[in-house]
Amino acid sequence: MSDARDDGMHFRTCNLCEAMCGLAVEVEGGRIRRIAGDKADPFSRGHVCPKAVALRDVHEDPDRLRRPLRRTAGGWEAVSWEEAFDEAAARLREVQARHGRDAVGVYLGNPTVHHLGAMLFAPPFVRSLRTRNRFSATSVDQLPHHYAAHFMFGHPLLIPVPDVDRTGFFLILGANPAASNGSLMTAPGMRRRLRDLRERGGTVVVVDPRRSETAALADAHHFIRPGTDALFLLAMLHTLFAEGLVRPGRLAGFTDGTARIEALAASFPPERVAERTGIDAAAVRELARAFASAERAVCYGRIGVSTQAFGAVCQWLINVVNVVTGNLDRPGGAMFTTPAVDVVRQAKGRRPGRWKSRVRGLPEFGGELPVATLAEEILTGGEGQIRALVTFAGNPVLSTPNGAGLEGALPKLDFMLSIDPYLNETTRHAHLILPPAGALESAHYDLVFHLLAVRNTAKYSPALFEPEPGAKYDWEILRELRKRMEAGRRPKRVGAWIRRKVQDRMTPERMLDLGLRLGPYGVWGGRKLSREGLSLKRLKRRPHGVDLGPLAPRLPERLHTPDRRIHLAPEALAEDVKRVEAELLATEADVGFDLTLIGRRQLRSNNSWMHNVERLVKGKERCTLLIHPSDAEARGIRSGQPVEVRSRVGAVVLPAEVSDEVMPGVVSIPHGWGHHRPGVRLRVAERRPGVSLNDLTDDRLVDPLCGTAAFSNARVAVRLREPEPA
Ligand SMILES: Nc1nc2c(c(=O)[nH]1)N[C@H]1C(S)=C(S)[C@@H](COP(=O)(O)OP(=O)(O)OC[C@H]3O[C@@H](n4cnc5c(=O)[nH]c(N)nc54)[C@H](O)[C@@H]3O)O[C@H]1N2
Ligand SMILES: Nc1nc2c(c(=O)[nH]1)N[C@H]1C(S)=C(S)[C@@H](COP(=O)(O)OP(=O)(O)OC[C@H]3O[C@@H](n4cnc5c(=O)[nH]c(N)nc54)[C@H](O)[C@@H]3O)O[C@H]1N2
Ligand code: SF4
Ligand SMILES: [Mo]
Repeated sequence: MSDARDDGMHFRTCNLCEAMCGLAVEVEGGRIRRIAGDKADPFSRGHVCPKAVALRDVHEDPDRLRRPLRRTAGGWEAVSWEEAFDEAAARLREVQARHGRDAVGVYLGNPTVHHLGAMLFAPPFVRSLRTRNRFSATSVDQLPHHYAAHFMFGHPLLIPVPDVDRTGFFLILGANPAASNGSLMTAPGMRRRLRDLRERGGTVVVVDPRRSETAALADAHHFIRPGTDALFLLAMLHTLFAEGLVRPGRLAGFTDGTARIEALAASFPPERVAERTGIDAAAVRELARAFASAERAVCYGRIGVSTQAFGAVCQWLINVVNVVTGNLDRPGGAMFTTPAVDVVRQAKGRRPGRWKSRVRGLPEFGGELPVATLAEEILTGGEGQIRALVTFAGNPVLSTPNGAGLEGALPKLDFMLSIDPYLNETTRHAHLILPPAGALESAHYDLVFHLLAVRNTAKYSPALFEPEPGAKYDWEILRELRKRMEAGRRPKRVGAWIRRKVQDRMTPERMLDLGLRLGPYGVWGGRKLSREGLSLKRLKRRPHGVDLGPLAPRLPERLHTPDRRIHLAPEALAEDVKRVEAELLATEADVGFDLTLIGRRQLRSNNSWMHNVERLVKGKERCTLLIHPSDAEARGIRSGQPVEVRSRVGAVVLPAEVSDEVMPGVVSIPHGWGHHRPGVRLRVAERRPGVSLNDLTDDRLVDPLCGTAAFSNARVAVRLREPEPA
C-alpha cells in the first residue's frame, strides 16, 4: 500500500461520475479512515452518493493491477515498464509497417474524460498512431449532442446545460438523474435540486418508457415507446407553432431557420403521432402550452434519447424547443458555461464526415468512427483491416452493441494493448496490459465537467497518496508510448517540432496552470494581469474550490458559427426528418421479436467497472429483467424465475422482475454486468456476474446520421426458461 502524504483531512473531487462531488477524506496511519461529503465545497455542499466510499475500495483492491502484464502461453507474467513500452511500440509499428497506418485501431473509454492526465495526454498519443480507425465511448453515448451543437452553434462542445436551480419547468426525456447523478448537467445532489425546484412552485415532467427514480420525484410522468421521441418533439413543436406559442425573444435577433422548423413540424400534429409514441395527443398539447407559458423552462434529454436511431434529430429538436420558447441562454433555461479553463476555445471543431468507415461507410465525427463498426473492421479482410488494437480506460466487450461479437473478434488481432487497472472482459484479450496509478494517487481537475456544470466553479485536487514505487501515471504511459511511436519520424514543420519538444516536457499540472492563466478568470486572461486572477498556485490555496458564480447569458458572442448566428434548421438534420416520417410513421415491420429492450442505471453501479467492490454489489440481485405484468402473464413468468431473452445477435438468461414500472411491450436490463467471462480477475464481480445487456443489443442498429449506437431500438423475445430435465 502506498503512503499518504500526511495524516489528517484531505479535500478532493470525486471523479467517478459527472457530478463532481467534493470529498473530505480522513487519513490515519497512512490509510483512509473515512470518506464523507465536503460541506465546505461551494458547489456540492456536502453531497455524496454511496460510490464515493468505493474510491477507497478500488484503491485497496487486491485485484487492481500494479505492474505491466504480458500474456504468454503459460499465463500472465510481470514485465518491466521499459520492456513493456518497447514491446508495445515495436508491435504497433510492425503492424503498421506491414499493413499500413489504419491497421492499428484505438478505443478510448469513459474514464478518460474524468481524468486530467488522460484528457491532456491521450490526444497526442492517438495522433501519433496516425490512424483513421479511432473509436471511443462517445458513439455509444453523447455523440448526438456534439452533432447538434456543431451544426447549430458552430462547435461540438457548445452543449447547453439545464439551469436546474433557477428553472420553473423541467422537461426531462430519457435521463434518470436521480440514479445517474446527472449527465451533461453536472449538478451534485440532483434529488435535492429537483425537490427544491418543486418546492419553489416549479414543475418536473419526465418522459421515459420506465417510471424511473426521477419520475418518482416528478409532477408527471409519461410512458413513451422507445425510439419515438423525435415524433414527440415534432408534435410539441407543431403545437407551439400552431397555437402561436413561439416566442424566441432576443434570440430572434441572431437565429435563422425558424420558418423551416415551422414547415417541418406542420406535418406532425400530436394526433398523428400519438399511437406510435404512446402519448395522448391532448397530453402533448397541454405539455406544450405549460412549457411555453412557464416563465423559465428547459427541455433536456440524455442517453435514452441519444442512443437511438434518431438520436441526432432528438438532440437537435430539444435545442429547438428551447430556442423557440426563448429559453436558450437565459437563467432558468438551457445555458452555456464560462469555465475557468476554456476547452471550447482550445479545441478545434471540424467539419464532420471527412471520411467514412471502410466496411459499412459510417461517417467520422471529431476524428472518430462509430464503435458499432469496430468488430467488423477487425473481422473483414482487405486493405485497412484492423490488425492491432489499443484500448485505454474502456471495456467495449461490455459497453458496445453486440459486445459478444466484438469479444469474438479480439482474439483475431495480431496484437492488442490495454491501458487499464483491471484484468477484465476486454483486457483479458490483450497481449500487454499497462496499469496506471490509481485515482487517489493522481492530481485532478475536471476539464470536461466544469464545462458542463450548472454553476461556474473551479477546483483542483492534489494527489492524496504518493504513487507506489515504480508506478506510472496514465499520462506518463501515454507519453512514453507516443515518444516511441514518433521516434525516427522527423516532423515536417517547425511548429510540429516545437510542439513535440514542449509535449516531452509538459506535465498535466503545467498544462492546467497555463489553461487557468489564459482562461476567462486567469491572470493573463479576462482579468488582464489582475492580481486576483486564477493560476494553479492560487487555486491550490482554495482546497474546497472556488465559486465563480451562476451561469450568465453568453450569446451571441459564444457562438462559433462563421456568421455568429444560431442555425436552427441545419440541412443535414432537417433532411433527416424525412427518415423520421418514413420509418417511425410506417407500419412497423415484423422482425420476429415482439418486445423492445432498454437499459437502466443503478446508483451503486458505474458502467461496467465498479462491480468488484463488495459494499456496492452486496444485497439483492440487481441484474434482473424488468417486465410488465401483462407481458409476464402472457408468458407465464413470475418474479424471480429465470427467463431467456433472445435477440438477433444473442441470448442471455437472468431472473425476471415483474413490475409495472416499465410500460407494456418494453423490458429492461441494467447495463455494465456480465462478469462471468473466463479469465477475468475480478474476484468480487465474478461471484455476482449478472449478464451483459450488450450481448443482446445489435451492432447493426445505429443512427445512420452520426453512427451512434441505437440501443433503445433493440428488439427481443422473452420466454420462461424451463428447468433442465433431471
Ligand atoms: N446498452 C447500453 N450500453 C451502454 C450504455 C447504456 O446505457 N446501454 N451506456 C454507454 C455509456 S454512456 C458509456 S460512457 C459507455 C462506457 O463504456 P466504456 O468506457 O467502454 O466502459 P466502462 O465500463 O466505463 O469501462 C471503463 C474501463 O476503464 C478502466 N479504468 C477505470 N479507471 C481508469 C483509469 O483511471 N485509467 C485507466 N487507464 N483505466 C481506467 C476500468 O477498469 C474499465 O476497464 O458504455 C455505453 N454502453
Ligand atoms: N450510478 C450511475 N451513475 C452513472 C453511470 C452509471 O453507470 N451508474 N453512468 C454515467 C454515464 S457514463 C452516463 S453517460 C450518465 C447517463 O445519465 P442518464 O442519461 O441520466 O442515464 P440513465 O439512467 O441511463 O437514463 C436514461 C433513461 O432513458 C430511458 N430511456 C431508454 N430508452 C428511451 C427512449 O427511447 N426514450 C426515452 N424518452 N427514454 C428512454 C431509460 O429508461 C432511462 O431512465 O450516467 C452517469 N452516471
Ligand atoms: S454522485 Fe458521482 S461524483 Fe458524487 S460521490 Fe457519487 S460517484 Fe462521486
Ligand atoms: Mo456515458
